[in-house]
This record gives sequence, structure tokens and C-alpha cells, in this order.
Amino acid sequence: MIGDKKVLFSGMQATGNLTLGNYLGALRNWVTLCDEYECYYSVVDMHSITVRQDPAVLRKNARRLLMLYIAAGIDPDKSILYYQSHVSAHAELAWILNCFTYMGELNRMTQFKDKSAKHADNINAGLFTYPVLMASDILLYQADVVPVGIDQMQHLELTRDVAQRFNAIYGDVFTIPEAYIGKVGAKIMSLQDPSKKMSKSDENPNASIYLLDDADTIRRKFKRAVTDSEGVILYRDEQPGIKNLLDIYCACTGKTPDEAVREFDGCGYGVLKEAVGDAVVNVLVPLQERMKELEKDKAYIDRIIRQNAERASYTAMKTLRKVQKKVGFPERVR
Ligand code: ATP
Ligand code: LTN
Repeated sequence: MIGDKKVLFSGMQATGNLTLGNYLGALRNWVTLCDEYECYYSVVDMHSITVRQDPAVLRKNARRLLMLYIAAGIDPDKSILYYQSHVSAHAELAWILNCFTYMGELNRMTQFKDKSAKHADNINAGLFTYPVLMASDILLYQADVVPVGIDQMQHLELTRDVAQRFNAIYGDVFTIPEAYIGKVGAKIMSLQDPSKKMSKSDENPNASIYLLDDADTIRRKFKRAVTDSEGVILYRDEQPGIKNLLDIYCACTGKTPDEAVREFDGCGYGVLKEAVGDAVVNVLVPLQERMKELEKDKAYIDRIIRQNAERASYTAMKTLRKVQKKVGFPERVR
């Protein structure tokens, strides 16, 4: 708790371009939680290097991601938006927690297995201990809630286990965090293969809507979206392409699937695709306009980056110092 507010922590990796899935499944929920919680939103650039990155591209993506947080509606004077690498306590706590996490636990992580299969030439120790750094992110700020997609639940469970293990030995040091899973848009699927989730690392650009795609591109990608040959618009698992389009439509308009099905009753797929395209354009264009404004104001972004790293460090250091003392590191002599 900070004052009378509970603490919330979440982060995104600065790899690739954010997709509509990242926005509807994560970022948009973050914005709505800002008033209720004391929020920390990190650009987790230290996690990004578990997969090889081009330094210039990583730097550019990290800054763009931080600006997207603001463009999406998070107020950086209220919530704390910062780069993970600017707060050294993350790495320091991660080392300590590495010593409280078992190899067997990390071996079970499905993201590790998936990423090792995908990057067989670079199965590095950072990829293996990725969840420990994530646990450190969350525990440093004594977060009560962590909004994540379903894919991150396993990491959150591990975080809770490690925190409980530590607390059992040393007393109440860490708050045990709870996951927060949003209701709508929790899983947006690929436009080219609706059995796969829309993902920023997909090689086919037509599979994803990127947040910075222009209106024409957005409409074109929806026109090309893979559907089926049934010819009816119903919200059901047998028609995954149509179901995904309806999910996106509902997430962007606030309508329910029932309302949407009634609205498109008797229409062809072309009409639905056009309506979904328009709904997405309506959501993304204002965000893109704010992004353009922010790009012009380098000094403002620089100030946010500097000040928020200091605010985050202050809280993080308090937890780190307590943990260092508990495990027996010698006190600093002034
Ligand atoms: P990558 O392709 O690089 O693995 P990703 O697009 O899957 O990336 P992450 O960086 O792993 O995205 O996730 C950022 C946040 O966005 C997470 O909270 C995740 O649950 C959410 N998210 C990612 N893809 C989707 C999606 N298709 N639908 C809903 N939420 C999503
Ligand atoms: N692993 C997450 C990103 C992430 C995160 C966190 C999310 C890193 N640290 C702490 C919530 C809390 C992902 O890949 N989406």
C-alpha cells in the first residue's frame, strides 16, 4: 500500500512493434487502472536482451514504447513509467532471488521451452532465469496486483512461490501479488491464422495490426483477414476468424458479442470487415495523434524518463536494502 492505494506493477518488452493484441489485452487495461492503484509501468529492456537485439533498434523501440504508454492515456506525472535498466535494484534483487529459486521450477516454464525452441542457437542463462528478473520487478515495489495476459500466469505463480519461500525464512518482507486478467480482448488472434495469437514477433505483417499502422493499412489488413466459407456471421468457436473479428469489434466499440451478431445479421463478411476496420481506426487514430505530439517534445519525454527513474529507484531501494539486511549482507558504514 502507498497511502490508501494498493500498488500495481506491470511491464512490456521493448521488442518489435506493439500490436492491437498488446493494446486491447494489456495497455488499454493499464490506463483504466491508473486511478484506483498506485501504478508502476516499466519498459522491461533488461528482459529484451534474453533474445539477441540490435542496440540501436532496442534503444529506439524502448523510447517508443514508453511514449506509447503515455499516448495510450497513462499520466506519467501520476503513474510511474520508467526503463527497467535505469533502476539497478532490479538486477541486484534478481541475483538474490536466483538463490531462492530452484532449477526444477525454472525448467517447467513453458515460455522458456518455447523460446529455447525458437532460438536454439542462443539458449542463454538469462532466458532461463527470465522469470526471476520478472519476480524482482514485481516484488521490489511490493505490488498487490499485476495485470498480465494469460500467457504470463505461470511466471506470476512462480513469483508468489518465491516470495512466500523468502517470507517463510525471513519474516514478512514481500507483499504476495495477485494476477489481474482483463475480461475483453484477453486474447486477440492473428488475422492470417486465427488459431494463433496476434504477436509482435510474427513474421507476416498482415497477421497483425500495429498500433502505428495508418488507417488505409488497417482497413486493408482487415479486408485480407482469413475467415471461412460458412457465409454467416455467428459468434462461435467453429468460425475462429469471424469470432476474432467480432471480438475486436466489441473490444473497440464496447458492444457485446450478442449485440454485434444482431447488428450484422444477414450481412456479408465484407461488411463486417469494413466495420471492424473503421472501429479499430477510431480507436487507434487518436492514439497516433498523441504520439505525433509527443515525438515533437523531446525535453518533456526526457524529463519524464529522468524523474520517474528517480521515483522508482527510491521505492525499489527501500525493498532492496531490507532484503540485503535480511540475508546478512554487511551494513554500509557512512
Ligand atoms: P512476442 O511476440 O515478442 O512474444 P507478444 O506480442 O506476445 O510478444 P508480450 O510482450 O509477450 O507480447 O506481451 C505484452 C502484453 O500483451 C502481455 O501482458 C500479454 O499478455 C499481452 N498480449 C500479447 N499478445 C496478446 C494478444 N494477442 N491478445 C491479448 N493480449 C496480448
Ligand atoms: N514477461 C512479461 C513482461 C514482464 C512483466 C514483468 C509483466 C516483465 N516483467 C512484471 C508483469 C510484471 C511479458 O513477456 N509480457
